[in-house]
Amino acid sequence: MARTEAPRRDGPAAAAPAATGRTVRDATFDLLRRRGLTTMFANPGSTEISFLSGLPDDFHFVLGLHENAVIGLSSGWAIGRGEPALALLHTTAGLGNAVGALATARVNRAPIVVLVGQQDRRHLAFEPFLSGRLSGLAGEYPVRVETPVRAQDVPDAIERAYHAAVTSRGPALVIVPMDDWASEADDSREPAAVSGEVIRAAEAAPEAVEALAAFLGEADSPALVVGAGADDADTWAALVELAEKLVAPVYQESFGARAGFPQDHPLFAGFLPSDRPRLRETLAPYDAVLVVGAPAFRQSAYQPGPMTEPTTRVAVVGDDAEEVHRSAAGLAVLAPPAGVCRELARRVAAREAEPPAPRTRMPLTPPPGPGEPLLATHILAALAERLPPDAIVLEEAPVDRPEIHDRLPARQPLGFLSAAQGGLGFALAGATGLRMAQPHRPIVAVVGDGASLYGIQAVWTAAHYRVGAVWVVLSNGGYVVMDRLAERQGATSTWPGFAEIEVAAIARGFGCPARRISTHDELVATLDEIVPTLHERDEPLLLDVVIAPTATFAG
Ligand SMILES: Cc1ncc(C[n+]2csc(CCOP(=O)(O)OP(=O)(O)O)c2C)c(N)n1
Ligand SMILES: [Mg+2]
Repeated sequence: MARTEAPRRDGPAAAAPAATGRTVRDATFDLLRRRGLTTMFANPGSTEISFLSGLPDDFHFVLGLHENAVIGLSSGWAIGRGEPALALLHTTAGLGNAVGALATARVNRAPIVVLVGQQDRRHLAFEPFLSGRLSGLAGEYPVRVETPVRAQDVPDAIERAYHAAVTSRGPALVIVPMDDWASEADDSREPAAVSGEVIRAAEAAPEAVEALAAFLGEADSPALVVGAGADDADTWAALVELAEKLVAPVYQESFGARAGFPQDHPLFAGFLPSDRPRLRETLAPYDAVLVVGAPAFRQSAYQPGPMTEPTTRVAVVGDDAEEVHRSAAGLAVLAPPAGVCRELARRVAAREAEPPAPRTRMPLTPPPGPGEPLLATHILAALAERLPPDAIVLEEAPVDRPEIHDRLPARQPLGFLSAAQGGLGFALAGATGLRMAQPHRPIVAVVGDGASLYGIQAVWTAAHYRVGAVWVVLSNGGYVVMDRLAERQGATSTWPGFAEIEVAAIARGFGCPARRISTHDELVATLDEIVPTLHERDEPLLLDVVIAPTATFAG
């Protein structure tokens, strides 16, 4: 091109932003409002002050005292509302502290737009104090990491992160140098992001329904397996219809984040074992297993051998591409499960079969006599008698998880939630964010004493912002599941117990109401007092219940 050619209209000269006085920060607030992201969970530092100073009145700032809490709160808020949350983290140390929680958010499929502060662009090359090597810090856990090339690209990057968080359901990061906020916005260029609605196709393709109907049509003894990806009212309803038509038992994936089927339904067959031999044995009676909203199959401890017998065919339906792709399945449908299952329920022929025998439940243990210790089973039985059907039970109590599943079935969508990545420290913040999102839905988190200490700061947020979450801490004085797993290997625990820690005292130190309970009478009286307040309470409460460790781990 000749050097003398006049600049084109869209050439560099014409690209300079018009001097409107509007800043990147102003443009960002507009877009956050447009996307309903006006509640911000944050733990800020100096790299975020330029963004936060003089926050407009219509934004609600929620402080978490540790980044684990910030992302846990955001996750609970996102899951509770079914929409993205907005989080703000400080540069390296802030993002670094949040990585485990971001991994949990990813596996729990919680959409979160995470703004991460960075040093000033103009001297980043010198790696000044607080500059961060941020883009790879959270590894592969974010669904997207945006590093805007110019300050003016920040709002569009946030909008793309919003889309990514929704489409891929997970945390999407936007790294923003601190000087960007005061830079002049570029309102002259079209946005590099969809500014309107992104419509995601949800209906079932006829050929997908046809293939699955054929898969089930060839079966003599079908079974369903459901997982966290089926936890919504439409999918539950479709799965109930499908299971009833097929007279098929419905199993829940092991170690999933959420329940994919009403667990008080007569066809609910319980939780799949998390190792291959027991999984294979459980599924052996079935010649066709349709897995909905879960991978085939979610496992914990490795054991050799195949997951299923050769006589068991497996098909998967889900909208999480990675989960679907890694499934050990002969047929997979990548689509939102509700529409597929609804059509499938209409399409399959009703099967003539005897309903499966009701699953066996754990026997009740009588209340402790004089001098006998309180046990987790007493707490769970007492909760089971009292919790209303719409309660959300958030689980983070490893050794007692199997009994929590047994005694506290999910009876409504979102009736159960846990941190599916396996990292502890979600329950206190997660329950707080959930309750903020659903201020009238009863929320009880059942939390191990060890687990509570990975995220205890969240109780301050709940108390400060008057959030009515209730946590029941099972204070068995140690990492009991680890003790039990070590025993299985014929070993004794290398790690000490910590019975001297009083979680209630720590919570009170954070300004959060808390009670320590050590007798069955106190337990029953407290639950009789507290459970009726669960729908409407606006004060958190931590119940620190001293128990003897559960003797066996059934997981
Ligand atoms: C952040 C994090 N650190 C360590 C672990 C490993 N871990 C798994 S279970 C467990 C013990 C949990 O103790 P507690 O919450 O008291 O439950 P209990 O085993 O007593 O039921 C530990 C430390 C983990 N899962 N997450
Ligand atoms: Mg414990």
